[in-house]
Amino acid sequence: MGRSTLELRVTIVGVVAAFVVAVAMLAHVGPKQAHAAGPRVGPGPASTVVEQGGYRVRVTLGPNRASAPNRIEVDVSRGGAPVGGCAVRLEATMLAMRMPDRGYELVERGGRYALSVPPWLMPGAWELTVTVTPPGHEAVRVAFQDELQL
Ligand SMILES: [Cu+2]
Repeated sequence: MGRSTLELRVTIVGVVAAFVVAVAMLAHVGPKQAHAAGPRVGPGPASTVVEQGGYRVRVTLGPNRASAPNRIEVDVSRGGAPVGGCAVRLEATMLAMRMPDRGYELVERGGRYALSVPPWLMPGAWELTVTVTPPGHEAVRVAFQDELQL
């Protein structure tokens, strides 16, 4: 066997070994566990209402796509009257893979809380959790199990 053939074989063995290691590492990156219940939505616009502790929270998502900026709107009311001064936070977690979660604070305008978020770009299973904390009251959480497509 010539020298170049031996070198080629050593190179092939090295490439195969690297491939096996890479596959083994990928196998360890399993899906994350969902940690909150919520309606299954998407792809496409979605809306849900949660009533808790006297508060009524409506969350609307649109266009709810992976490739576009998404807009989230949250209306908080109590006894039919809008509630201002809440802290409203969105957490976006991709369930299909391990990657950093994204968190956002919604901006209030006239009793409505809203934000447009940059495209998340990754299609698949996401969990979106909105946490509404009215001043001096317990937080209300609203979750979606969201299937995003490009
Ligand atoms: Cu991802």
